[in-house]
Amino acid sequence: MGFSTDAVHAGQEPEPRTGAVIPPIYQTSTYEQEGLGRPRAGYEYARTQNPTRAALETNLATLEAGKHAIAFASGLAAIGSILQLLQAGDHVVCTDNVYGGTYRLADQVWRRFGLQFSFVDTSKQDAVAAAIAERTRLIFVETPTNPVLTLSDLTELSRLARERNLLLVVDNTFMTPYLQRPLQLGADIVVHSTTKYLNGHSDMVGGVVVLNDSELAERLRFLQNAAGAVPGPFDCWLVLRGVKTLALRMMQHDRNARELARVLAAHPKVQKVYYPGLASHPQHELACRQASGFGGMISIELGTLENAKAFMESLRLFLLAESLGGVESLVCHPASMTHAAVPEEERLRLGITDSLVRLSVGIEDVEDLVRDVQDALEHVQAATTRV
Ligand code: P1T
Repeated sequence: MGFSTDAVHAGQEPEPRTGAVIPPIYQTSTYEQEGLGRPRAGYEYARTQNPTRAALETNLATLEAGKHAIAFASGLAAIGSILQLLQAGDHVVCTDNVYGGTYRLADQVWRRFGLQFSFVDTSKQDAVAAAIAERTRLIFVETPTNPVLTLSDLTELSRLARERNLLLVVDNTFMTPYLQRPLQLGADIVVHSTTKYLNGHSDMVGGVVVLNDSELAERLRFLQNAAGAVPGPFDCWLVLRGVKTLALRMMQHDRNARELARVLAAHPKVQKVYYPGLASHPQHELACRQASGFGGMISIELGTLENAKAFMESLRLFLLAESLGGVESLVCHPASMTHAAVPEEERLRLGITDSLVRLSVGIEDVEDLVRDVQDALEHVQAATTRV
């Protein structure tokens, strides 16, 4: 089936009792047992099984071209569950410019339980190879990264991971399976914050892990139940509803962002534009090869904190808020918001300056978005030097 057919139908047969076309929200914590040890339909307790959640899992597994999907209460709960597959003493090679919350989870939570992390530029195969140690079990990659949109070559990394007997985990939140399918490029595990594009309407928080390996899936399913970071049925239902229009939304996010990036790149007050869709992006060729579009995220360098502040506070359509991937456009200041947990020196090394601004380009009319950005740039001081 085609992508949109799967998005609309996978996991969503009409409900057998009434024929309801839309999967019901099974808002229950438990299920009646006909006798001791004889649950009526295989369901016992809602942390363990929920039909709305199962429908979402089937749908997202299909879209990511994986056999199994396991849903979690947030993107970070999904990432944390993957890390729970490891043992104390194990080592992870992780993209240096991951989402700040992922960095914090590794650095401030899992390090305390004996996991070790090397944060490296995974766009450089040599750097990844050099970071692999005896206890390395897993390579965790975000591509494109949040917020400076650096790409890692998933085909090359999956070859390296296979050679060294490591798991390659890819956070595909920015691209979505509509634009990029890491499992088909050789990755072992895909993870998403469903809070973002998959749901697409900024009205819930969730996560999902998708993979092909049935034994690993079984272990993650065990962790889903044993550790209990499960999503509620209404949140699962919201993602199921949102995902039906994923292709339409991604096309519009992508189209709008391409146009906005072009305008920003030509604007004298913008010192640097980070967007893989621009021919000037150092990995534009890889972006064309690895994904079928560039997505809706753009970051810009405005030279000074005052400029960044003036720009963000002058925007009218772009709302100043954390998060991304909703139909509405958002703007954020990574240094003080999404990446505040990353030490300053590391942030600056990655390009997350106090004057970096991140745009999540929504699906509004692009003329309105361009005008909003152009008007807000009127409040920015002209640059004296280009970065
Ligand atoms: O917020 P949560 O659903 O737990 O997802 C965490 C997460 C994981 N991976 C990526 C690439 C992310 O961007 C995020 C969350 N990011 C934001 C909230 C943000 O504004 O960047």
